[in-house]
Amino acid sequence: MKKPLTHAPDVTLRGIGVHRGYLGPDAQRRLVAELDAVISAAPFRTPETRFGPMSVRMTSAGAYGWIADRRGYRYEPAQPDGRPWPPIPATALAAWVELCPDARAPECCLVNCYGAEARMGMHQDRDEADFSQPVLSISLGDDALFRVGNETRGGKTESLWLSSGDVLVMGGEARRLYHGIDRVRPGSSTLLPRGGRINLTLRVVT
Ligand code: MD6
Ligand code: FE
Repeated sequence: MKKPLTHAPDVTLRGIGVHRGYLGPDAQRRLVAELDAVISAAPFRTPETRFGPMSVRMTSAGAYGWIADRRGYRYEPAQPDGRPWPPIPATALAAWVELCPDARAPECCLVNCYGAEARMGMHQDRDEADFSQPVLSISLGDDALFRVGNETRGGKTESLWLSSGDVLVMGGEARRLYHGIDRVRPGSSTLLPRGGRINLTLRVVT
């Protein structure tokens, strides 16, 4: 007998699995508490790129953290001040194990913090060595308009609003799609004490 697909996505958008409300209110609050520990050990920083500062603030957890500076983008085994990255939050790891059962263990949890004016330009996640491994993304706090394009820059795009507790899996054919966040809807969630939106992306780096 065929195994029931207990964790089939609610929607797929160009191959991206969308799990609406995968984290319920209690799990979201637990993850926010776990993130407090991450942020104490590895404070948010504003990445500086060749093109100027990014509008999101970032930090990481796991064996590697993703760094953006004037030299470019890369994964680093320590923070810029030399401290190690804190452990990946248990609630995020549990989502990975359940939704990406065939994948290797995640080596980085990138944490992006969006204020009212923050956005994320269209990009590919391509600093990882093994594109056969998925990226899993968790949304917390305010709603955000997620845009997905194609494997090359440009062309037609489709958008979808992401809410707190939603989880995306970008794997297989969808792994190299361009994507970004056009805007957040300030005040649409009361989950985060300071408002705004936090996105976690779990990745295999090596
Ligand atoms: C965000 N997400 O939701 C940005 N990347 O704030 C991403 O850049 C992303 O959602 C890879 C896979 C899934 C994602
Ligand atoms: Fe991305």
